[in-house]
Amino acid sequence: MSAVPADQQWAQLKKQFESIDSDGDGFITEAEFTGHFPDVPAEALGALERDADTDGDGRLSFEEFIRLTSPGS
Ligand SMILES: [Ca+2]
Ligand SMILES: [Ca+2]
Repeated sequence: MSAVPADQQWAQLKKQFESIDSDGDGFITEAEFTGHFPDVPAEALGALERDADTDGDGRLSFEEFIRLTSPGS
């Protein structure tokens, strides 16, 4: 296992974010998330949103998405 360069990881996350953000407005809503991951249980999604949505606007910005996918940073 070699470490992924930070900018490459960033680009990968950006790509993943954009694939989930189906209307391309720069935010992931709960509907977009469940549309992309239909198997995520509602409780898990609720917990995820509580933890990840740090500004509490009910949707995930790219910044919040990065924070969510980079534990410990
Ligand atoms: Ca969106
Ligand atoms: Ca938010």
